[in-house]
Amino acid sequence: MSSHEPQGWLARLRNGLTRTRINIAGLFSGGVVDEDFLDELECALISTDMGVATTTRILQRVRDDIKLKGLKTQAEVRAAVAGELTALLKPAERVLDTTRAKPFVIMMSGVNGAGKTTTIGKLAKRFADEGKSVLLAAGDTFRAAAREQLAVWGERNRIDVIAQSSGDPAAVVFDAVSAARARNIDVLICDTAGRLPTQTHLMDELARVRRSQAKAMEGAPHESLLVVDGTNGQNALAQVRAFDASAGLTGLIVTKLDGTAKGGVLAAITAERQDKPLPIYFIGVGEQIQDLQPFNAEEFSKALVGAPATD
Ligand SMILES: Nc1nc2c(ncn2[C@@H]2O[C@H](COP(=O)(O)OP(=O)(O)OP(=O)(O)O)[C@@H](O)[C@H]2O)c(=O)[nH]1
Ligand SMILES: [Mg+2]
Repeated sequence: MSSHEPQGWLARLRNGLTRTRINIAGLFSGGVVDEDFLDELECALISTDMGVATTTRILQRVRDDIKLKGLKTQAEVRAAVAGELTALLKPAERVLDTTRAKPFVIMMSGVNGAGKTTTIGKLAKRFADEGKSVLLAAGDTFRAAAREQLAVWGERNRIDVIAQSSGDPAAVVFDAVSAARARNIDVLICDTAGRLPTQTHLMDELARVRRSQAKAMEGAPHESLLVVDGTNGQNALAQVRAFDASAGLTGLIVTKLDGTAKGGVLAAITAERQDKPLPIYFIGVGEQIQDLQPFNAEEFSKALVGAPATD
């Protein structure tokens, strides 16, 4: 049971962000808060992949805090950084509500190996545990092995998978949405093949896959989620833009934050659409089925700067 408790996954997140944390946490050695210290803090924040603009913005606010609130110690500054980062990320912290439609259709996309299929398994399990009926669509028709991967997983977890031997992903998802309606399913999750933003024909195909869901059910897909590998750093920004253009994104799932990810890219992505950031519904912190957790801005920010989990 212990690995299901917050402590377990938080520890994995904190471990994963260690490289960043050592960078930042090492700064807060208890010395004075002077210009040198703030310069070093700036460099450390940039090195998390959050980008120069976001770093500048956060640092400006921390400087304001130092003046207005009279912060003196490095511990206070660390708490202020975590606070500003939390404020920046908070609008992206949203609950994925699957009760808005029935069936509630989720389309997943992302570059090769981002963690789409694994994440679909984790999500399906989560929804099934909540008592929802779940159906999966093997929309990755690129490789037979991909269909197999989902089918085996579905069998093991007693979740049906709609697959076709035909190579047309648009036909597969059309069938799956129709089947989900006929079977009165609560949540349908559609897998798609990994693709790179530079593969124009594959990016166009994604738009077609999206449209074919709408043909089978008005308003579908209800969520179009991009799965981003957290270790991709600033390249994630380009992925968000490209996949949004073809798949009309409504949210994100960031995986592999237990690995070598530096984490700051979540802030960069969120800051890009300051007025209305894409929700980050979940984060992946491991390969096990329970290693998918709702994104929590405060916990994440504290983990990133190595601040105590509770204060
Ligand atoms: N450490 C870690 N590994 C993960 C996480 N999410 C996925 N993986 C691993 O990443 C690898 C690729 O995962 P897949 O789910 O097959 O990725 P995909 O996006 O479906 O890949 P393609 O279909 O080939 O494009 C697998 O080895 C997963 O176990 C995570 O949060 N943490
Ligand atoms: Mg896959």
